[in-house]
Amino acid sequence: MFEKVLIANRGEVALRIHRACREMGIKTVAVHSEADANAMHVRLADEAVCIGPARAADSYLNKSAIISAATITGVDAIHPGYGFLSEDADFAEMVEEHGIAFIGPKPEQIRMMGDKLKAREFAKECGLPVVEGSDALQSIDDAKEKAATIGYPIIIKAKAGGGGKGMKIANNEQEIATAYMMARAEAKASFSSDEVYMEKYLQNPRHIEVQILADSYGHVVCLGERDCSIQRQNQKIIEETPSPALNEQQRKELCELAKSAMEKIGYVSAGTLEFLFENGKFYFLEMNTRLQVEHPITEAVSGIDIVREQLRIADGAKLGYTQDDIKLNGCAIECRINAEDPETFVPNAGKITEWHAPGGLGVRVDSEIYSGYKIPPFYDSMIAKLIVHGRTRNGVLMRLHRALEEFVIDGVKTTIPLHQKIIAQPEYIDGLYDIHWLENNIRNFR
Ligand code: MV4
Repeated sequence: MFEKVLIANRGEVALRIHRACREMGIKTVAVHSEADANAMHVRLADEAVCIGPARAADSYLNKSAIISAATITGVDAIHPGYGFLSEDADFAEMVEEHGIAFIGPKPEQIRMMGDKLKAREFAKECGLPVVEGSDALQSIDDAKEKAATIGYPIIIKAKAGGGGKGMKIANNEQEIATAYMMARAEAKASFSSDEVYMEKYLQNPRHIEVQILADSYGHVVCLGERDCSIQRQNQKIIEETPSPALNEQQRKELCELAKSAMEKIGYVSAGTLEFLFENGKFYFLEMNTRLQVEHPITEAVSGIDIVREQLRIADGAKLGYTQDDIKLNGCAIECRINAEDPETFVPNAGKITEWHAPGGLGVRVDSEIYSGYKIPPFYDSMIAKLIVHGRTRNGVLMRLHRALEEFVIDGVKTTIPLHQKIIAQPEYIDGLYDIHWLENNIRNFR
């Protein structure tokens, strides 16, 4: 097994990876910006290296600084976490060229899934259902012609996109020119490529994603799905597994589709296939080739430590079980707790004066926060994840209610009051929500 791993990230995920390493007897190297010298992941790691100024572009995204830190400290592997360099194929390649293992899929797999059009092509070849759509668009007239064939409404997306940036909807031919030009401009600004394509726009889908694990010997297992439809401006707020919208047969169909697609490309490591689900049908959207923020709800119901498995797989180990051995138990829900005003969502960095995390049966809190910690203003505002597990969805909702009530965070505003409101809504309690439900109803919450 690896003796020493460098964690190329910050925040709760850096701590999450550190914990998996320690439990496996692996030494850890933290990297941090000048703003993060007092962070918990830096304190707990065996060694720490400052890799640059606060701005992420100068530190957590600084590939050569991270590779230098890895070389100097003599690590065997680098775990990229999520965000930052986790889906940068060039970085993964660079790591391997230095004789260091990249804890994640092969660079060419990251590269293919980063190209949303190629990912669609691959999906079609593997028999995954996709929304009706087009190739790269050549002009406004080309876009009009293709939209006429597909039928309105349509959505224009960036080829290098993801995460909702650069997406524009057109409801009729008159709206095409603006949607096409704006999508191209946003794509150019965000991804430095202005290539765009078109899909039929699904109006009220749910966002359901599938967690898979694959080793280097062609073994793939599916660890069930997560429903991530509770979101706002493309930021997930609450995720749950299993999806209240699926029956056993649909779940099995989705799992088998995802599993066979991953077998076909010889995928390696943990990965997530994203689907839209509408009127009983699934449509493949894109694949994330990294560990995801919401992985703990899958860990709760599967009993599998996903980060531990990523480390084992990167070290050339085989999955020690088959699909038949996977039993998904009960239900789990995650609330993302952000240091933000719960009404306006304006980030609220500052000093945590009081911190008491909830506990008890079925309650997990993943966070880097400690009492007296000063949240730097330079990064994502998520400061904790509350993950609650239980046998039934109703039981989990009761448990979540009491866990949110127990949470004490003073010094900064947090989104805890928002979570309390969401889980009290009848539609949420009944599992009746789609990707637009939160944004359409939030103003009526009390
Ligand atoms: C769509 C869609 C409707 N129809 N594609 C948003 C993020 C990116 N991964 C894809 N997204 C969407 N693609 C078609 N053909 C609606 C969305 C979408 C969305 C998807 C998942 C979760 C939240 C979302 C919020 C707005 C739009």
